[in-house]
Amino acid sequence: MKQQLTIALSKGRILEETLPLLAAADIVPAEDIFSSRKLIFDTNHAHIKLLVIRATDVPTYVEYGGADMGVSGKDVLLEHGGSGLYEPLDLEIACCKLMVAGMAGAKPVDGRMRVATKFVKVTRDYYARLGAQVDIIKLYGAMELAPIMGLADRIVDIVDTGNTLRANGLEAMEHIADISSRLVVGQPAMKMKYDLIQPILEKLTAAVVAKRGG
Ligand code: PRT
Ligand code: MG
Repeated sequence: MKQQLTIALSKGRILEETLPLLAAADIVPAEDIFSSRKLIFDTNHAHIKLLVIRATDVPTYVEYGGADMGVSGKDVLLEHGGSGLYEPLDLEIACCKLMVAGMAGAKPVDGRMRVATKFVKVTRDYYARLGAQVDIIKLYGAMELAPIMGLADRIVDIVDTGNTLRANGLEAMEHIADISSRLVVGQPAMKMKYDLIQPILEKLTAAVVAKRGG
Protein backbone atom coordinates (compact mmCIF):
# COMPACT_ATOMS: atom_id res chain seq x y z
CA MET A 1 0.00 0.00 0.00
CA LYS A 2 1.13 3.51 -0.80
CA GLN A 3 2.28 5.61 2.17
CA GLN A 4 -0.41 7.88 3.60
CA LEU A 5 0.02 11.62 3.95
CA THR A 6 -2.01 13.77 6.33
CA ILE A 7 -2.09 17.57 6.01
CA ALA A 8 -3.44 19.67 8.91
CA LEU A 9 -5.18 22.88 7.86
CA SER A 10 -6.05 25.82 10.10
CA LYS A 11 -9.78 26.48 9.97
CA GLY A 12 -11.00 30.06 9.82
CA ARG A 13 -9.52 32.80 7.73
CA ILE A 14 -6.35 30.93 6.73
CA LEU A 15 -8.34 28.07 5.20
CA GLU A 16 -9.94 30.17 2.48
CA GLU A 17 -6.54 31.23 1.19
CA THR A 18 -5.00 27.76 1.63
CA LEU A 19 -7.43 25.81 -0.58
CA PRO A 20 -6.53 27.59 -3.86
CA LEU A 21 -2.82 26.95 -3.21
CA LEU A 22 -3.51 23.28 -2.49
CA ALA A 23 -5.61 23.10 -5.66
CA ALA A 24 -2.68 24.52 -7.62
CA ALA A 25 -0.65 21.64 -6.16
CA ASP A 26 -3.40 19.27 -7.39
CA ILE A 27 -4.78 18.53 -3.91
CA VAL A 28 -8.54 19.01 -3.80
CA PRO A 29 -10.89 17.97 -0.98
CA ALA A 30 -13.46 15.36 -2.03
CA GLU A 31 -16.30 17.48 -0.60
CA ASP A 32 -16.96 21.07 0.38
CA ILE A 33 -15.08 21.70 3.63
CA PHE A 34 -17.06 24.81 4.53
CA SER A 35 -20.48 23.14 4.52
CA SER A 36 -19.32 20.06 6.44
CA ARG A 37 -18.78 19.38 10.12
CA LYS A 38 -16.24 16.67 9.45
CA LEU A 39 -12.71 16.97 10.81
CA ILE A 40 -11.07 14.62 8.29
CA PHE A 41 -11.50 14.98 4.54
CA ASP A 42 -10.60 12.68 1.68
CA THR A 43 -9.01 14.27 -1.37
CA ASN A 44 -8.64 13.50 -5.07
CA HIS A 45 -5.66 11.33 -4.03
CA ALA A 46 -6.43 8.10 -2.19
CA HIS A 47 -3.31 8.49 -0.04
CA ILE A 48 -3.78 12.15 1.00
CA LYS A 49 -6.13 13.27 3.77
CA LEU A 50 -6.82 16.73 5.18
CA LEU A 51 -7.49 17.57 8.82
CA VAL A 52 -9.34 20.82 9.52
CA ILE A 53 -8.56 21.92 13.05
CA ARG A 54 -8.06 25.01 15.21
CA ALA A 55 -5.17 27.13 14.01
CA THR A 56 -3.42 26.88 17.37
CA ASP A 57 -3.55 23.06 17.29
CA VAL A 58 -1.83 22.65 13.90
CA PRO A 59 1.80 22.84 15.15
CA THR A 60 0.97 20.41 17.96
CA TYR A 61 -0.50 17.84 15.55
CA VAL A 62 2.48 18.11 13.23
CA GLU A 63 5.06 18.05 16.04
CA TYR A 64 3.67 14.82 17.48
CA GLY A 65 3.05 13.14 14.13
CA GLY A 66 -0.76 13.37 14.29
CA ALA A 67 -0.32 15.02 10.90
CA ASP A 68 2.67 14.90 8.55
CA MET A 69 2.50 18.49 7.47
CA GLY A 70 0.32 21.54 7.96
CA VAL A 71 -0.43 25.19 7.34
CA SER A 72 -0.01 27.55 10.25
CA GLY A 73 0.22 31.29 10.92
CA LYS A 74 3.72 32.48 11.87
CA ASP A 75 2.15 34.05 14.99
CA VAL A 76 0.94 30.62 16.06
CA LEU A 77 4.35 29.10 15.27
CA LEU A 78 6.20 31.76 17.29
CA GLU A 79 3.87 31.13 20.21
CA HIS A 80 4.25 27.35 19.86
CA GLY A 81 8.05 27.61 19.83
CA GLY A 82 8.53 25.60 16.65
CA SER A 83 10.09 22.51 18.20
CA GLY A 84 9.97 19.39 16.03
CA LEU A 85 8.91 21.32 12.95
CA TYR A 86 10.49 22.27 9.66
CA GLU A 87 9.16 25.43 8.04
CA PRO A 88 10.15 24.99 4.38
CA LEU A 89 7.82 27.49 2.69
CA ASP A 90 6.27 30.91 3.30
CA LEU A 91 2.84 30.64 1.65
CA GLU A 92 2.48 34.45 1.67
CA ILE A 93 -1.19 34.27 2.70
CA ALA A 94 -3.17 35.68 5.67
CA CYS A 95 -0.56 38.44 6.01
CA CYS A 96 -0.70 40.73 9.02
CA LYS A 97 1.55 42.09 11.77
CA LEU A 98 2.05 41.38 15.43
CA MET A 99 2.10 44.72 17.21
CA VAL A 100 2.05 46.42 20.57
CA ALA A 101 -0.94 48.76 20.84
CA GLY A 102 -2.43 51.04 23.45
CA MET A 103 -4.97 53.83 23.89
CA ALA A 104 -4.38 56.49 21.22
CA GLY A 105 -2.05 59.14 22.60
CA ALA A 106 -1.20 57.11 25.72
CA LYS A 107 1.99 58.21 27.46
CA PRO A 108 4.89 55.89 28.24
CA VAL A 109 4.18 53.96 31.42
CA ASP A 110 6.12 54.75 34.60
CA GLY A 111 7.19 51.57 36.32
CA ARG A 112 6.02 48.10 35.50
CA MET A 113 3.76 47.91 32.48
CA ARG A 114 0.80 45.52 32.20
CA VAL A 115 0.42 43.90 28.79
CA ALA A 116 -2.66 41.87 27.85
CA THR A 117 -2.38 39.28 25.08
CA LYS A 118 -3.11 35.78 23.94
CA PHE A 119 0.51 35.62 22.71
CA VAL A 120 2.18 35.15 26.10
CA LYS A 121 5.44 33.63 24.86
CA VAL A 122 5.84 36.09 21.98
CA THR A 123 5.22 38.97 24.39
CA ARG A 124 7.60 37.62 27.03
CA ASP A 125 10.34 37.13 24.39
CA TYR A 126 9.77 40.60 22.93
CA TYR A 127 10.09 42.49 26.22
CA ALA A 128 12.98 40.27 27.33
CA ARG A 129 14.87 41.34 24.19
CA LEU A 130 14.20 44.96 25.15
CA GLY A 131 15.31 44.26 28.70
CA ALA A 132 11.97 45.50 30.05
CA GLN A 133 10.16 43.90 32.97
CA VAL A 134 6.42 43.68 32.28
CA ASP A 135 3.44 41.86 33.74
CA ILE A 136 1.70 39.76 31.11
CA ILE A 137 -2.02 39.14 31.41
CA LYS A 138 -3.31 36.20 29.37
CA LEU A 139 -6.56 36.76 27.51
CA TYR A 140 -8.30 34.55 24.94
CA GLY A 141 -9.88 37.25 22.78
CA ALA A 142 -11.03 40.87 22.43
CA MET A 143 -7.67 42.16 23.64
CA GLU A 144 -8.70 45.71 22.58
CA LEU A 145 -11.03 45.88 25.56
CA ALA A 146 -8.25 45.52 28.12
CA PRO A 147 -6.74 49.05 27.90
CA ILE A 148 -10.20 50.63 27.65
CA MET A 149 -11.24 49.02 30.92
CA GLY A 150 -7.92 49.69 32.65
CA LEU A 151 -7.01 46.00 32.79
CA ALA A 152 -3.75 46.61 30.94
CA ASP A 153 -1.57 49.48 29.65
CA ARG A 154 -0.82 47.79 26.35
CA ILE A 155 -1.91 44.83 24.27
CA VAL A 156 0.02 42.59 21.90
CA ASP A 157 -2.25 41.56 19.05
CA ILE A 158 -2.54 40.97 15.34
CA VAL A 159 -3.11 44.05 13.21
CA ASP A 160 -4.04 44.06 9.55
CA THR A 161 -5.85 47.21 8.39
CA GLY A 162 -5.81 48.79 11.86
CA ASN A 163 -9.61 49.21 11.71
CA THR A 164 -10.25 47.16 14.86
CA LEU A 165 -7.77 49.25 16.86
CA ARG A 166 -9.17 52.53 15.51
CA ALA A 167 -12.77 51.50 16.16
CA ASN A 168 -11.85 51.06 19.82
CA GLY A 169 -9.78 54.22 20.26
CA LEU A 170 -6.43 52.38 20.20
CA GLU A 171 -3.34 52.80 18.05
CA ALA A 172 -0.43 50.60 17.03
CA MET A 173 2.78 51.60 18.83
CA GLU A 174 5.51 49.03 18.16
CA HIS A 175 6.04 46.45 15.47
CA ILE A 176 7.01 42.97 16.71
CA ALA A 177 6.89 40.77 13.62
CA ASP A 178 5.52 40.46 10.09
CA ILE A 179 3.18 37.47 9.92
CA SER A 180 2.08 35.17 7.12
CA SER A 181 1.11 31.51 6.97
CA ARG A 182 3.79 28.87 6.61
CA LEU A 183 3.94 25.32 5.40
CA VAL A 184 5.22 23.17 8.25
CA VAL A 185 6.49 19.59 8.05
CA GLY A 186 7.12 17.26 10.97
CA GLN A 187 10.68 16.03 11.39
CA PRO A 188 9.81 12.30 11.11
CA ALA A 189 7.62 12.93 8.05
CA MET A 190 10.38 14.90 6.32
CA LYS A 191 12.64 11.88 6.72
CA MET A 192 10.21 8.99 6.15
CA LYS A 193 7.88 10.55 3.56
CA TYR A 194 10.20 12.85 1.67
CA ASP A 195 9.29 11.29 -1.69
CA LEU A 196 5.63 12.18 -1.14
CA ILE A 197 6.32 15.62 0.32
CA GLN A 198 8.95 16.88 -2.09
CA PRO A 199 6.70 17.13 -5.22
CA ILE A 200 3.96 18.84 -3.19
CA LEU A 201 6.50 21.31 -1.85
CA GLU A 202 7.67 22.02 -5.40
CA LYS A 203 4.14 22.63 -6.70
CA LEU A 204 3.23 24.82 -3.74
CA THR A 205 6.39 26.87 -4.22
CA ALA A 206 5.49 27.36 -7.89
CA ALA A 207 1.93 28.38 -6.93
CA VAL A 208 3.22 30.95 -4.42
CA VAL A 209 5.60 32.43 -6.99
CA ALA A 210 2.88 32.50 -9.67
CA LYS A 211 0.49 34.27 -7.31
CA ARG A 212 3.14 36.82 -6.38
CA GLY A 213 3.67 37.62 -10.05
CA GLY A 214 -0.05 37.94 -10.82
O1 PRT B 1 -11.10 32.04 16.19
P1 PRT B 1 -10.16 31.08 16.89
O2 PRT B 1 -9.89 31.47 18.30
O3 PRT B 1 -10.47 29.65 16.65
O4 PRT B 1 -8.76 31.22 16.20
P2 PRT B 1 -8.18 32.48 15.51
O5 PRT B 1 -8.97 33.71 15.80
O6 PRT B 1 -6.72 32.50 15.81
O7 PRT B 1 -8.39 32.08 13.98
P3 PRT B 1 -8.67 32.98 12.72
O8 PRT B 1 -9.50 32.22 11.78
O9 PRT B 1 -9.13 34.33 13.15
O10 PRT B 1 -7.23 33.05 12.02
C1 PRT B 1 -6.18 33.55 12.74
C2 PRT B 1 -4.93 33.57 11.91
O11 PRT B 1 -5.08 34.34 10.74
C3 PRT B 1 -3.85 34.23 12.75
O12 PRT B 1 -3.16 33.26 13.49
C4 PRT B 1 -3.01 34.97 11.72
O13 PRT B 1 -1.95 34.16 11.30
C5 PRT B 1 -3.98 35.19 10.55
N1 PRT B 1 -4.53 36.57 10.44
C6 PRT B 1 -4.35 37.40 9.39
C7 PRT B 1 -5.31 37.21 11.32
C8 PRT B 1 -5.60 38.47 10.78
N2 PRT B 1 -4.99 38.55 9.56
C9 PRT B 1 -6.44 39.40 11.52
N3 PRT B 1 -6.68 40.52 11.06
N4 PRT B 1 -5.82 36.85 12.53
C10 PRT B 1 -6.58 37.69 13.20
N5 PRT B 1 -6.92 38.95 12.77
C11 PRT B 1 -7.82 39.72 13.65
C12 PRT B 1 -7.07 40.36 14.84
O14 PRT B 1 -7.01 39.45 15.92
C13 PRT B 1 -7.92 41.57 15.17
O15 PRT B 1 -9.03 41.24 15.97
O16 PRT B 1 -8.44 40.78 12.99
C14 PRT B 1 -8.42 41.96 13.80
C15 PRT B 1 -7.49 42.99 13.24
O17 PRT B 1 -7.74 43.22 11.88
P4 PRT B 1 -7.75 44.73 11.35
O18 PRT B 1 -7.86 44.59 9.85
O19 PRT B 1 -8.96 45.39 11.93
O20 PRT B 1 -6.47 45.39 11.76
MG1 MG C 1 -10.90 34.22 15.19
